[in-house]
Amino acid sequence: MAQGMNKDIAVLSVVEGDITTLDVDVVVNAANSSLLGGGGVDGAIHRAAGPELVHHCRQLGGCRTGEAKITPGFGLLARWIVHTVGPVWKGGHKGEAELLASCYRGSLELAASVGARTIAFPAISTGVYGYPAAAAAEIAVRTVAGSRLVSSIHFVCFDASTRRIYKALLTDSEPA
Ligand code: AR6
Repeated sequence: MAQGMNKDIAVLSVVEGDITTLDVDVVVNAANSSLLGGGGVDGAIHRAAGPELVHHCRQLGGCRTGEAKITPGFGLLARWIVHTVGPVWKGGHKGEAELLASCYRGSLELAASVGARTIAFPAISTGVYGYPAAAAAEIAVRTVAGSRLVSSIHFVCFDASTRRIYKALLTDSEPA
């Protein structure tokens, strides 16, 4: 078995709330390509992690859309932060779906590379970047379902409508 692989398929769950408060090994940040902070979940993570985070991020040289980089969690309960840059929604014909899937895949791989077992994802690209929430959630669930790279994957929803979308998808994907 490859290093970082668990025997069991990861359990998927939905959480409504603020991702910065979660006690998980890895919190995923929906960053921009500068990795130097911004609004939305990115702003919340930088505020909660503290100024050491941006100091550390300055050394990373940014990040391309669809890719991910890892830092310590600093002031977060989480030990690590994976910063990934989702695509800006441009109507759906500019490779957005593949880039979004790549964010989820790359984040899980980075988490596994540091031995993390639990990871929390926000709804990447669905805020400022304008990706339709239902289509984005479908990609998120489809991309990570069946993974053995970690043991537990939380989808953190900031509002009830996003939570309902994920709940419906996870109920559908449960084995009969
Ligand atoms: N916890 C969990 N989810 C949150 C939180 C939070 N504390 N705050 C917001 N969300 P967005 P994007 C949800 O805009 O679309 C930044 O400026 C939010 O409701 O944070 O990928 C970056 O620097 C939405 O469902 O990220 C980039 O410039 C989801 O997180 C740009 O925004 C994503 O919304 C990235 O845009």
